[in-house]
Amino acid sequence: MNEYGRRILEDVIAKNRDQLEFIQAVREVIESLSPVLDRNSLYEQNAIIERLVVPERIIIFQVPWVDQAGKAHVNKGYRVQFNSAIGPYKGGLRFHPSVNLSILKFLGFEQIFKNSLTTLPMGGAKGGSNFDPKGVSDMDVMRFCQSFMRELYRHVGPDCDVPAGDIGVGSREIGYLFGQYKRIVNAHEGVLTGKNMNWGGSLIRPQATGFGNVYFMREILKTRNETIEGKIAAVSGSGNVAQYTVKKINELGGKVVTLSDSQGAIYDADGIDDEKLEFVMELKNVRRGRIKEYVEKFTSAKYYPDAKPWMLAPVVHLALPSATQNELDLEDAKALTAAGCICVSEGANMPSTPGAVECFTSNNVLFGPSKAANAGGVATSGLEMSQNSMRISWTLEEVDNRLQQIMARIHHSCITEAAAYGMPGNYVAGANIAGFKKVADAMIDQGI
Ligand code: NDP
Ligand code: 2IT
Repeated sequence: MNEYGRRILEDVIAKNRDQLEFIQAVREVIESLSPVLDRNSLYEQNAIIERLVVPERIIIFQVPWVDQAGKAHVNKGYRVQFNSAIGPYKGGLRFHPSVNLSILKFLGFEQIFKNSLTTLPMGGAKGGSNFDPKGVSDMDVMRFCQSFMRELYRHVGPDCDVPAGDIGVGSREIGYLFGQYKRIVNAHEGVLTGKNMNWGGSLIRPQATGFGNVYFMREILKTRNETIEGKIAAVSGSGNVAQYTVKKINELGGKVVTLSDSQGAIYDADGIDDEKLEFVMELKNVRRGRIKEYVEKFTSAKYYPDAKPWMLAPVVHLALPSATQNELDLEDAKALTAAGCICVSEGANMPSTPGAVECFTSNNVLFGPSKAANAGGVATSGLEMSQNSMRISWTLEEVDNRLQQIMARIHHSCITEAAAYGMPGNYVAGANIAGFKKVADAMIDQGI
């Protein structure tokens, strides 16, 4: 490893000992950048890596709220504003009981490079809360969101920081957050993305992460003259990203046989067709139920409590992890490889452990890392910001065409940079190098 990179990595490890997810994300990026740092001493001279691994600003705040029954609660709120070299801070908000600073720093760090890859002008950020929306009424979610924004409003804005959704934050939460921001600031402006269509949202934003990941996988498969048609796919999660992943795979003639949630996984050998997907969408988005209900409706499918999807199907050609970080480990990767998997493309952020990634690459399984593969979501958020600034709305075809072009361009950047540094076909290195260069060069241009 490059000596400068190694020194900074050791420093990050020493200063963030308990932040395992953050260290995991930083290690991967610094390892990939080794040949870039070897060739260009300007990055060390300008202390670029030291500056990239420390957020420009972290805001941590109390979120007190009172529920319907009059009981008082307090949660922790965060916004990690990581890097603003190429545009306003941009990245999602996650509401989940597991949320802590390590997870938000890893997500914010990844977001810097992901946003750079989209070619749109967006810096990197992430935020959220340890609030658990499961089993909480709509009105209590509203009360929580209002309290969260009561503090966050002073740190965000359309030219400063534009949050969006992530786990536990969908159109319902974005609506409540926006309503509170507008009330306090007295401005109807593009402070959040993922808004509903009739008050400033963009067509295709709800679909964009899942669709974008399948578009990215289509590009990867092309390099081996393969297509999605006729392939069997394992998908994890059953939320926003998973749902639209299934939708697009169905459209392209593939068959998805698994889904999951935090309590278990289902295997449906007949495939989750559009009609079954409609049921999943109603179950998850409206009734906010559990995926195990799928097998009560479709009795030929099987439910596996506490299981992940990776070992359930005897044959899997494609894997698209779409739930959460580190949900696919070495054992899962071995099982997928043995089941005939030829391509993995990550809809979730950092879902594969380093051991799993190593297993895929050493077995010649094509591997699309999250910061490239799931960039379609934030890219379409960038398109929503443009439409808000221009006060116009593009058609569905216009946004979808732009999304497809962006995913193809990201694929091209990964391939080109990986080849230029002697690692052909290594999408992990390609994505990290392409994302890094634009941000690092902007930081040098702007001085210290
Ligand atoms: P949702 O909240 O809509 O869905 C999350 C899904 O993942 C649910 O099925 C949830 O199960 C499951 N899940 C959450 N935590 C865990 C866990 N610890 N173990 C197992 N399953 C879990 O979120 P999204 O679909 O939006 O996000 C999914 C992933 O995609 C995340 O990694 C996110 O960072 C990433 N992503 C999202 C983007 C977006 O635009 N939304 C953009 C780019 C990446 P349950 O229902 O039980 O909670
Ligand atoms: O991880 C991600 O890229 C997101 N959750 C979407 C961020 C955004 O600003 O649309």
